Order: sequence, then C-alpha cells, then structure tokens
Amino acid sequence: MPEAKFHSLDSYEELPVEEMATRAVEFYEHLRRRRTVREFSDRPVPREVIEHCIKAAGTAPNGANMQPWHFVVVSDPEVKKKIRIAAEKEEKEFYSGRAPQEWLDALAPLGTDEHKPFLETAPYLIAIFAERYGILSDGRQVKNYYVTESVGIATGMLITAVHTAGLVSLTHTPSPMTFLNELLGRPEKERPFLLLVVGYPDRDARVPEISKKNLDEVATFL
Ligand code: IYR
Repeated sequence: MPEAKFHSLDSYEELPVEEMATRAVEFYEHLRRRRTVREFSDRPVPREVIEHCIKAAGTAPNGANMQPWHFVVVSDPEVKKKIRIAAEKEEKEFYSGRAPQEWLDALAPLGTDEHKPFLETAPYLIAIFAERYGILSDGRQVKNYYVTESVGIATGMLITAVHTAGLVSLTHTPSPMTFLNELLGRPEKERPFLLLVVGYPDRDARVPEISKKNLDEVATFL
C-alpha cells in the first residue's frame, strides 16, 4: 500500500480581511455576468485557451484523487456534424413525445427546442466523460469514488475558467448521450456526463430573461 507523504502548504496565500471581502464581492460580480448562451459565433478560439481551461478543471477536488474524468475536445467539422445529427435525433424524440409535459413546461421559459445548430457553429465542443472505474496495467479494475460529484465539480470549474477567459458556454445534455462513446471512441468504462459548447457569442445572441434565487432562499446560516 502506498504510504502518505506530505509537504508544507506553500501554495496558500492568506489575504488581509478587507482584501478577502473585496475579492469575494468581485468574484461574485464576475460570476454573475456569466450567461448560458445558445447562439454562437464561428470565430476561432486559440486551442491553448481551451487547454488551460481543461487544466484548471483538472485541479478539482475529487474522490481519492482518482481524477475520474476525461475531456474530448472536438473542433473537427465532420465530427461536430455527426454529433449534431445524433443529438438532434434524440432531442426530436424528447421534445415531441418522450419528455413529460411537466418537463416541457419547465423548459418553456428557456425557449429551447430540438434544433441544435450551435453544435456545428461553435468552435469547440468539449465532451466530458465520467470514468466509472479505472483499469490497472495488469487489467484489474480499480474503483473510483464519488464520480458524479467529482466530475460535477470539475465541470463547474471548467465553466468558470471558460467564462474567466472571456468566452461563453452552453451545458448541453442530449439524453441519452451514449452515442458520444461511439462517435468519440471512448471506452465502456466512461459515461458521457455533459457536452460543453464553447466559443464567442453570436453578435446578435440573446438570452432568456430569468433570475437567480436570493441568498436567503438558497442559504441558511445557523
Ligand atoms: N436536453 C434538452 C432539454 C433540456 C433540458 C434541460 I433540464 C435544460 O435546462 C435545457 C434543455 C435540450 O438540450 O434541449
């Protein structure tokens, strides 16, 4: 069994309390400008930016440091087209039958439908896979822990990194999205978690008028 090894917490920087408070406000102001966008420009985005956003996501806290995620970055127009065709097929069934009325009612304020042109327009589709278990070099399986929580946290950090880089994203979840394993050549041990569409917003991009809950609705201080 590998033994625990430690070193000092040399990356930690304590801030004066005033600076702490200012930064907390500024970060909130920064994050609240993020909007999920469904209308993308085809303007190219440097690959290094995407690479660093994924490295940022990879710093996420996760179960037993198994880092149970894999990111497939798609920019090839042919692959994007295949993803669009497969996703729209699922979405058509969702919107015209599979989804219960209650779900469709919940989505009405967002104005979504089965048409997903952004899957071809946006420069990058980042398919995020959750690794259900690992495989050792001798073929034995190793258990991963808190996979959904871990990948969810990493995805949140990826979305934050993309926003901080001045780009926009869309969390797209065609359901079911097992077609992504086949199209992107990912093994059975990986489950598609989410498709993050990334790029610049279209010049005329519009977003729905929706609001976030207040602090007293989402938090309780005891
Ligand atoms: N996956 C569908 C439906 C959809 C579901 C939820 I929950 C949303 O917040 C938005 C859309 C789609 O992408 O249109």
